[in-house]
Order: sequence, then C-alpha cells, then structure tokens
Amino acid sequence: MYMSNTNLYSLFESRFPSDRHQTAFEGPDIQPWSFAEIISKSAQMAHLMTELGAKPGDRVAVQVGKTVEAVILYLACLRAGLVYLPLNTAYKAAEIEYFLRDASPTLMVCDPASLDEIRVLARTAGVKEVLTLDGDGKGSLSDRAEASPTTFETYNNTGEDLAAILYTSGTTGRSKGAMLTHDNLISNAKSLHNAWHFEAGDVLLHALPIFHVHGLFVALHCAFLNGSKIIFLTKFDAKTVIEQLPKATVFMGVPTFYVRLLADPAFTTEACHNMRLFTAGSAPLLEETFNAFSERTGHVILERYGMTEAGMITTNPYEGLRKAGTVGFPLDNDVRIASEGGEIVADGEIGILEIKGPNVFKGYWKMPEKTAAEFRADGYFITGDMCQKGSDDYYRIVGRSKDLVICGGYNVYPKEIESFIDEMPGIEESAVVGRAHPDFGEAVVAFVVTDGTMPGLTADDVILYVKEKLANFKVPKQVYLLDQLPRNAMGKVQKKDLRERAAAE
Ligand code: MLC
Ligand code: AMP
Repeated sequence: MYMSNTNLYSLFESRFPSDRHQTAFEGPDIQPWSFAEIISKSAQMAHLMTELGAKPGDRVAVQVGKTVEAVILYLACLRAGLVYLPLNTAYKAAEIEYFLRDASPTLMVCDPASLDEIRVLARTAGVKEVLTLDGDGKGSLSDRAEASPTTFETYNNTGEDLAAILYTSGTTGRSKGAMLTHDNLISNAKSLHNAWHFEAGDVLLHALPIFHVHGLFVALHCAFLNGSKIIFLTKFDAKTVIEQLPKATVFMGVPTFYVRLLADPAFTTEACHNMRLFTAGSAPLLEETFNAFSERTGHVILERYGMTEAGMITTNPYEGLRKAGTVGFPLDNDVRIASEGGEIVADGEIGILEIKGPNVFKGYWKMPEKTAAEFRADGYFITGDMCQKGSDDYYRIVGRSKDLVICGGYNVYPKEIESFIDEMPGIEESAVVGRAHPDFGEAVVAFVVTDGTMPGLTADDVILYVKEKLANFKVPKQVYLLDQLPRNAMGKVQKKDLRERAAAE
C-alpha cells in the first residue's frame, strides 16, 4: 500500500512495529491496546466522522477526558484529513461557546455529562453533530464507530494542510486559534525524536493532559515515531508515576510534576533505575528543582522550550551538559534575538526571541491582521519571550514581553481575567498579575477596585464569580481590594508595583 508521509498519521503507521500485536498502550486504569487495535479503531472512527458529513479541512472540536479512545480520535481526524481542535477539560460554557463560534467545527465530541449544555452551544454555532466519549472511553462515538469497517484509506493531503488548531489566549484577551499543518508537526516530531535519541525498547510514561502541545504532540509523537509502548496515566498523580517508573524509560513533565515527585520520599534513585530520560518544559524549571532532582535520582533533567505556535524551539543537549536555568540550543529552526522594534541585539544582550522554520505555524485562524502583527516582514515569528544567549551559547528564557502568567504549565492571560472581573456588578476595574507559587510555579492574583454600588462586596465574592464562569486554573488564588490601582503619569497601571506588593503579602 502506498504511504504518503505528508499525512502525519501515515508517518506514524509506517513507524509502528511490524508485529502489530505488540502493545501500544497500557496502564493501571486501562485495558491494554495493541497497535493493530489502534489502527482498526482509528479507521472506524474516521469512517464514522466521514459518514456524518465531515470533509477534509473541516474542524472537529473535542472536549473529553484523557482516554486511549481520545488519542484514537485524534489519529482518526488525521486519517480523514479533519482538523483536530482539542479543548481543555477545565473550560466552561462561555469559553467553549467562543471556540465553537470562532472555529465553526462540523463535529464536536464531548463528555456525556456536558452533552445537554454543549448541544445548545453547538446548535447556535452550526455544529452538525455532537458525539460523546466518557472517561472510560464509552459513549456514542465509540458505540457508533463499532459498526464501521476496520480499514480506512488515509487521506492523501499535502503537508501544508491543517492537522490541528490549538487555541492560545492572547494579550488582548481574545483567544487565537494557531493553525498547525501536517508538515509543522512532522518536522518537529522528527527533530525531537532525533535530538532525544529515542531508541528501540523505549517506553514512555505519559502523565500529561492531551489537549495541549506538550502531552498531545511532544510526548505522543515521539512515542509513535519510535513505535514505542506508552504507559498511559489518565492524570498526573505522583504516587502512580513512582509506581510505574520502573517499567518506563522516558518521562516528560511540567515543572510542577517534578516538584510533586520530589515531595514524595518514595521517589528515589531505585524508582528511576530503568529510566533513560526526564524532560521538562512549558514553564521555567527552577534551579533548585533541577539540583534537587539530580541529587535525589542521579538523573539530570533535560529542559526544553517551546510554544503552541511552533512546537519545540530549543532543547538542552542529550549528550553534553544540560544546564540549569537554560533551554539549551535551537532545534531545527532559525532563531534570533531582537528588540521590540526588530533590531537584532548584540550577543549577550536580552531581547525577544524570534524564530523561523518548518515547525512555525501557518497563522491564526481567521485573524490575518493578528498573524501579520506577530511576524516580521522576513518571515520570523515574534515569540514574546525575553531571551539571552550566554557566552556559553546556551539560550536562557529570562522573562516575557507578553503579559502572561503560567501556572502549573497552563497559560493565563491577565487581560482575559481582568475583562471578565471588570464586568462584575460593583467592580470599577481590576489588574491581574502572577506571584511565585511553590507548587504551580506562578499563581494568579487579582487587585480589584470597587465602584461603591455593591457595599459589602468581598474578595471571596470576586473569586466565586470567576470560578463560576472560567476554567479553574484561571481563578485568582487571592484577590485584594484596593481604593485605586497604582498608575504612572501616563495613566498606565503599574503592574510591577502590584507584583512586588503581591510578593510581599
Ligand atoms: C489545577 N489547579 C490549578 C492548576 N491545576 N491552579 C493553577 N494552575 C494549575 N495548573 C487547581 C484547581 O483549580 C483546583 O483548585 C485544584 O488546583 C485541584 O485541581 P486538580 O485538577 O485536582 O489539580 P491537579 O490534578 O493536581 O492538577 C495539577 C497539574 C495540572 C499540575 C497536574 O495542572 C497539569 O496537568 N498541568 C499540566 C499542564 C500542561 O500540560 N501544560 C502544557 C501546555 S503546552 P480548586 O480551588 O478548584 O480546588 C505548552 C508548550 C510547551 O506550554 O512548551 O510545552
Ligand atoms: P503555550 O502558549 O501554552 O504553548 O505556552 C508557551 C509559553 O510557555 C512560551 O511562550 C514560554 O513563555 C513558556 N515556556 C515554555 N517552555 C518554557 C521553558 N522551558 N522555560 C520558560 N518558559 C517556557
């Protein structure tokens, strides 16, 4: 059979072990799956979605728990040429409504528990059909796919065709759909597989959520390209990770995972004896975590840096020194460090990292102006991350020019929370900043000025208001009521003062 490597799924299938009965997925909470089952089940789901009227290029929005069936749904979308649109399970109705209206998907798959609510949103957004998939992999998607043929001719797309749209919040408060092509994902997967020396016999221990770049692309793609078995955990839990580690060789995590593993005395050199590689990213790994990890386990965490729009951009070396506080060297993309105005800064100076390469996305969905504003005329994408290249040639992410807080690996854009709080009755205005947090790295904190129309309004009222409508990780861990926000002579809110104040509290 002809295999087109411009379809990401075809590339994966070409790398699956020739003995298709080998195990692809296993785990303490799931039944084992063979590669043969992954291939046939993804064929069935691809047939079902096609029969329901989804055509190549159509979007499939997915908000479901972490199951192997959800991974298969992703593969089925690739096979049918559909554009996979994963959504964080923490998102609430108001957030989902925006994504559905913006992306106008043909199909949506959700948890049966939210079916009634999603149906209403889907109808107004013109979604043709809503299917369900629960935390055990059951639901109308699985049931209906059962009746479909177990073989499917994978769509022969071009590498420029979209494989996925991942929404990332913006500094203006409106989420933007980053359009990722098959070629974007293929090039980055190959770069990582190569850079991290994946080898025969590797087993990936997977504990990340599968609706973001890290768990969905970085982790799964490396394992698929290697034809590796995946020990699939439905969520991160330090105890379960420690129990499963002896069967694995590779583990990927956000810094919070490593902080939590180190907090457990059962996390020892012995528990890690079979391991080859630990990688970290999505947020800065503190030097103290990096050092404590090597002292405890004898392993040196490999920190890498990336983002939704480009996948992985830099990585510490597999062979050679992995340095704390650095993100290593560029992968297969060109990078440069420039001022806000676009002038390349001198070596050693801090500037904003700009990147260009096959991994860089095609643009923001239906937002040509925003896309244009974030690219230079010569095609470099402006990451918004402040970066410095040391005299040792290692790259260091030293801050962000974008107003962004990263909590436990999830991005929170203050503007979105501020706009939401500002609409609360009794609120005049608000300002949201990040504060150091021992578990999540950073925590969201809000400063709020009331307008006097709701006497007795408390900080807890504000927290409850946000909790009701926005994803839980966006809810401020603390709210302070102020008489006024600190402003400079130009009237601009002084977030630096607020950050200092939050840190001192
Ligand atoms: C949970 N909570 C958080 C939070 N996660 N608060 C802030 N930030 C977070 N990340 C809060 C909940 O609101 C809740 O509060 C309480 O913690 C318990 O919720 P939980 O769901 O039980 O938490 P837990 O399962 O412990 O989740 C923590 C976590 C999870 C670290 C395991 O957040 C996680 O899996 N993070 C990984 C994120 C990730 O994959 N990022 C990659 C993005 S890709 P309350 O008050 O309601 O009780 C990317 C590109 C790149 O960035 O470079 O990789
Ligand atoms: P996201 O939009 O969720 O893909 O988040 C991407 C952002 O996470 C980047 O722009 C960085 O700000 C941050 N990030 C990812 N990896 C690292 C890292 N290793 N160190 C510091 N920041 C990181």
